[in-house]
Amino acid sequence: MSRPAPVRTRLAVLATGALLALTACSSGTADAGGDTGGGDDLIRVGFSQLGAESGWRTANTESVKASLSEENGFDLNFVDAQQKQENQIKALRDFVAQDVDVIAFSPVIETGWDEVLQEIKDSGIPVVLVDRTVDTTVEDPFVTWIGADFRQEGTTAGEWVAENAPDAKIFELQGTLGSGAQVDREEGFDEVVGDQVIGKASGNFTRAEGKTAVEAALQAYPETDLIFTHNDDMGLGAVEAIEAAGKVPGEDIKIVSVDGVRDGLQALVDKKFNYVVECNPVFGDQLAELITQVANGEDVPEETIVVDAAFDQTITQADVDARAY
Ligand code: GYE
Repeated sequence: MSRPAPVRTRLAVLATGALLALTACSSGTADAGGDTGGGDDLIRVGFSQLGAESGWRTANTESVKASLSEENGFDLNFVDAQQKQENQIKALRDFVAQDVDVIAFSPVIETGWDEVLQEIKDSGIPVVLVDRTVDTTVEDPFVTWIGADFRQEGTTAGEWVAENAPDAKIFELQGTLGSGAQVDREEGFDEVVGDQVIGKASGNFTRAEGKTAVEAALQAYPETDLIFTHNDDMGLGAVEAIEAAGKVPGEDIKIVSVDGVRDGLQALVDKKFNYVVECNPVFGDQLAELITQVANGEDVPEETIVVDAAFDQTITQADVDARAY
């Protein structure tokens, strides 16, 4: 696996607490009065979402759109990059040309943003980084970041394995290579039980690619008896591949996952998944609050860590049915 370049802006790594971490403050520089057309007092936000690859992403998009609504005071330009960095870079340049008040984006991978981040910085438009992290040589490339502690998620998954399957032979189903969510979950997990990992491959965070990767893994590593998947969707693809190979997911091959979307938790109730570390995608309201403060030039925390839980097979059908996403 390639590791990111030396100069890093990896806030997730710095995060220690699981609750909202309020650290040093910095302030936005938006000229909220610079509206050209549209609603007068609305905050003009350009949001580049990285894609629609997973249940997590769909829930996150819904939450962002619901919170950054016109009735809440926002004029939102939401652009889906379909998991392509070049699409994101184009969207970010468009937002600069539109002279929006605030740019928010969720970077598909960590590297490759230097040029466009410098352009945004030169424009004076403040950036709010959402969900994943960046690795850039640009100084102070964003005002604030909101997302989960991916490294801790990997560690929590690893601790469950160390406790419940200390002899397991693990295949690790990685997310999009070079994304903050992949790099940090892997680091956290491997630090605890990396010596049990016998093979790795990426399923790009999608169900279809997760299934393909596990089909190949069952051939390459037939002794696999536990899969650590970086998200639920790939884990559900793994279930299909395992069943097609005549094995029983959750028994012959245990599955430890991250996210906790409803389909993932249903797989826990159905005993096909064994453990799920939550990654909560519903933080639109917190994001809206941050963007408002940034647009008004108010101080904001440098980072906001979204709270995560974890679930095992004691979860009930009622818990799953009550899940909002
Ligand atoms: O876990 C996965 C999605 O960046 C936290 O991206 C996010 C991850 C999430 O595709 O399902």
